[in-house]
Amino acid sequence: MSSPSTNQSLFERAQRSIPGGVNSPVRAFRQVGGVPRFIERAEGPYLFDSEGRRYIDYIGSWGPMIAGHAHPEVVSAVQQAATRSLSFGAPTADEIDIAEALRDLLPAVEMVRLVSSGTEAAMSALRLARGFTGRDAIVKFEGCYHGHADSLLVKAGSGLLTFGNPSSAGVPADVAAHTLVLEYNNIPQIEELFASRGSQIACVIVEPIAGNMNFVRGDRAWHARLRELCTAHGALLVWDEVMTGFRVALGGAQQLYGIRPDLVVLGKVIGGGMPLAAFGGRAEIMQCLSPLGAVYQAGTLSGNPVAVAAGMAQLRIVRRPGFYTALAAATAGLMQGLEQAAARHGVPLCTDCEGGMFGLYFASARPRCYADVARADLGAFKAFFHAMLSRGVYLAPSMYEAGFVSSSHDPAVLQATLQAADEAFAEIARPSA
Ligand code: HOZ
Repeated sequence: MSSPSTNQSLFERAQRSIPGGVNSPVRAFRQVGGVPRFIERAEGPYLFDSEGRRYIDYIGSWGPMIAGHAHPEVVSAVQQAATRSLSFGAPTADEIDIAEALRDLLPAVEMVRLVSSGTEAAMSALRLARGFTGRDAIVKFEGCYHGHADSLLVKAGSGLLTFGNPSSAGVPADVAAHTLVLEYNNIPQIEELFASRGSQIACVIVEPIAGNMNFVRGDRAWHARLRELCTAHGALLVWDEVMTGFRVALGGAQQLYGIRPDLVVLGKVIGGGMPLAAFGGRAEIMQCLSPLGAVYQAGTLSGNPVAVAAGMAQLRIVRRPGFYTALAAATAGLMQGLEQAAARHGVPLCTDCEGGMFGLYFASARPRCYADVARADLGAFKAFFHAMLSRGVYLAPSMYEAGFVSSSHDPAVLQATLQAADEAFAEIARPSA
């Protein structure tokens, strides 16, 4: 009889057939060390690993699981859709429903196209911006991550920061040369760039609240200036709301800031945990896409019926009255409790959050850009991460990732998290013998 699989044995086996044992780098636990948990199933706020251990989940599949895992309405929608076939490669009425829902809910979206991943959506939005403006240069911000298309893997966040190498090998210098990288929240820098090269810039792409260098809020004044400069110079403003869309508010960050980008990139929550993403925006720009216009973009699985069914079911849940008020209150209460627990044990910690998305910084002030995040105490983060994991709380295994709360994190779950945190802070504050 074969022995039961442990996380360790699965990790060893995985590394023989999958690079690093994982299908996405941050999952490998390299920044924090130790053995990744191999997940067998999840329900509500809980993950269960291959050894049968239960964890309170604050990753939520990196954002999508806003209603908790295996929500019965989402699961049932998927089951029903699956009986009608897994893919058609042809248009469906359900695609129109979700396109109309996205248009109704997001001020900047007049037309939208569905794709399968955030990377694909961001890459397509860039091509569209370049095709629409006839310009090549793009502007992004250090620490923002927009998926792994070549043009966007320059001083990017998420896994690239986690492994201390913010640009990827394999990106031709000629391609990277068109990507201009500036500091997040720095108004003089963007003003200077537009003054010198404004007529060459196709678009400025930005995470309105960055979630791939921990959680860093874009200043209102900076966002307003980006909008003004793009308009004045004929460049497009592209907001990457893959994380913030339907996460920080029903209308995303564009609702919170009251700013209308020209294009929006979406993913995560809109798929309910299935591979569904989208990009949308002003009709005049979207109509440049093939078959109407000259910008080509396509996909066999785009608008996949099972993914669309999951996404629609989850959107129905988040549209219910009070959903975001309760989610934001739960998240804010958790952050307050964590700061209080850290203070009780003399551990420098500050937090920030919006809707169901949060950041934890082992630092004395909230970060405003990548350099601030990088100055946080990595040793304290690692110690806290493991102290929480050993108490059954699963945080992102990198201090460059945001955290996520779902509507299934009820008061008892939040209280259990704070109890674990109290013990964890006591453990990491204890002077070593
Ligand atoms: N880069 C993703 C989060 N920022 C991680 C995705 C994953 O590992 O699933």
